[in-house]
Amino acid sequence: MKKFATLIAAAILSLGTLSATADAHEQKAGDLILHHAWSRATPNGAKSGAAYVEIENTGAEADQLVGASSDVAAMTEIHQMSMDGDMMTMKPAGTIDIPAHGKVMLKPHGLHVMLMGLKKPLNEGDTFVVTLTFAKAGKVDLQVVVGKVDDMGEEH
Ligand SMILES: [Cu+2]
Repeated sequence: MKKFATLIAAAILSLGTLSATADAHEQKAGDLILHHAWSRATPNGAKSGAAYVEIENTGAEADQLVGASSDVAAMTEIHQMSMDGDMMTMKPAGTIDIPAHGKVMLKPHGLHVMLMGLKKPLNEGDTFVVTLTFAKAGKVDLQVVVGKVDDMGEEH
């Protein structure tokens, strides 16, 4: 019983941490550590958004990010943004390798979780869940924190 109460207290504490200092937040899944999952507030009427996270593999074996899903959007995909001449384009990124003892960044102008057909606007300070699926580590429910419309993530 005492143990249970301690667990609850720890859960409440970690919730408090999530809302107060999102930057320090990280989630573990097997050998993976997911740092600072974040998104940007969507301007009025925007039907799509994106989510970003840093994926660290502390293990000796490579893993792969194979998919993403979220209840906030009609369709969720991992995209890669790139320059095509002087046009910014993006397309589905396919399977993303997470090297052993390596890191993969999902960030503005690069890889991102694309949220298409948002069911409601993303407002600064909100949190929502994006589920990432890895070949080895399995499914991870990321708690994504919504930042400002023009947040580039660089101060984090
Ligand atoms: Cu995209």
